[in-house]
Amino acid sequence: MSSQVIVGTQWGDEGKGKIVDVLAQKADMIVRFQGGDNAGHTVIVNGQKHVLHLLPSGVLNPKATCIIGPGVVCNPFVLLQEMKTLEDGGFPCDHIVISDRAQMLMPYHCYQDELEEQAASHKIGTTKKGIGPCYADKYARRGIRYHEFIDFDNFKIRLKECLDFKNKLFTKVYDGKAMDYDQMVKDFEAIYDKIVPMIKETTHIVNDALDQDKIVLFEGAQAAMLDINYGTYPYVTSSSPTSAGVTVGACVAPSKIQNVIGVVKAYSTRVGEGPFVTELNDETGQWIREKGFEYGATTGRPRRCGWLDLLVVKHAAMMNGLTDIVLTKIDVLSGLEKLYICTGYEINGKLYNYIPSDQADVAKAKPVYKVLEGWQEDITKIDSFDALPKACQEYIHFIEEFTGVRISMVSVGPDRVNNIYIH
Ligand code: 2SA
Ligand code: GDP
Ligand code: MG
Repeated sequence: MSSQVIVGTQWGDEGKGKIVDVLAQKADMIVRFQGGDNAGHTVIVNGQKHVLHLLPSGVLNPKATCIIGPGVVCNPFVLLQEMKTLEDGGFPCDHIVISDRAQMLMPYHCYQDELEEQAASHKIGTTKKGIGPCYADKYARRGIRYHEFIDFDNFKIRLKECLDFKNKLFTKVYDGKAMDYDQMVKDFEAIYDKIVPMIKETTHIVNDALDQDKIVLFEGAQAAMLDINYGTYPYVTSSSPTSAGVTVGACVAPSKIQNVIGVVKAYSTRVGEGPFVTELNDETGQWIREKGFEYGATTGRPRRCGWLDLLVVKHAAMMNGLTDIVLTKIDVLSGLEKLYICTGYEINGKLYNYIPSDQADVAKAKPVYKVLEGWQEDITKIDSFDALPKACQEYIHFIEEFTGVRISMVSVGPDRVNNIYIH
């Protein structure tokens, strides 16, 4: 049995897509277990860029089965569009499976997300992809699952009852417009033949693969600080992007999870609202944004940038049970004179070595920094730890010591080949 979970440890966009693509070259199966097309996972191969939203980032390995798991909220229109883009580029997509238990993210979820963000006094800064409304319907037990799509007559009845309910919400609560049922039926009819053959019972497919010692990767989207329970609530997404999320979102028992790889970006970024203790609202923040190309892979929004916050990473290490860290984008830091790493929060005169649950407290936190020397060299072509500048080695060692988790790989550029393997 070889199961590897890959998760984000900060606020997303750590480079999970790149790491999954690298590991997927040797994998038999890649499984998404939460989230939806709010994810933006960038994979660069031979200079060609692919941004994946719903498809697992291992999709470029045509030999690996790619599963959109039960815990995913899957917009079928976005999925087909994404597959078409890949197929037009010469990448086959006949190895994709949708769990029959996955929630079908409907056009009305996207509209609801938009209306709710517009109306909210405290905006979350969602991607407006309908993620929150779809999960809310799931837990209210009125969501439509993919197995319900197979019998189209039955699906039309379900669609009618759901849309009637939503249209009341849109017109009576939000002052929005009603959506047209007949048009929606036509839109779904048009994708039926493409979607239905991909729908399968996946819990056995995944567990059989594990029992047969196949290499199975579980690809997290978003990250620990966006976790619905343990992230910076309410400024979070609506799923569990953690190793615990794998058990519920892919039907894998905790005892079957072996390696949990946390992807850590060498600095912090965040998109959307919410406190961000190490945020740099200055020239350095702008410099990091431009050098690291920190713009939303789904929405194009500029990402907020700041120093590395190791309280955040330590929190992620604990909640995920990280066995390894893959450190990414350290090449972006080349050229800075001093580097700051947050090792604690000071709130109302009290020192915290963990993250308080109330975001009102986090908003008041002052970062306690360890200051390290920077390095000036371009490190993107370096392929061994010993060849890295000493200051860079010290930065890496500091992270390893503070978190207590070994760093097994360092990514020094966006391409599949820009990696340093350590252990
Ligand atoms: P949602 O849409 O309900 O999940 O939004 C809730 C919060 O979760 C954040 N979120 C993300 N943060 C970072 N990256 C994400 N994916 C895209 C990317 C984002 C983009 O790869 O760049 O393109 O803007 C992602 N998805 C959700 C979101 O910002 C809210 O704070
Ligand atoms: P994900 O959501 O965690 O998959 O990350 P994104 O794809 O949204 O954002 C990460 C960005 O950083 C993408 O543009 C990647 O191509 C890029 N990237 C990944 N690893 C590295 C790295 O080590 N160095 C640099 N410079 N860019 C990287
Ligand atoms: Mg992303």
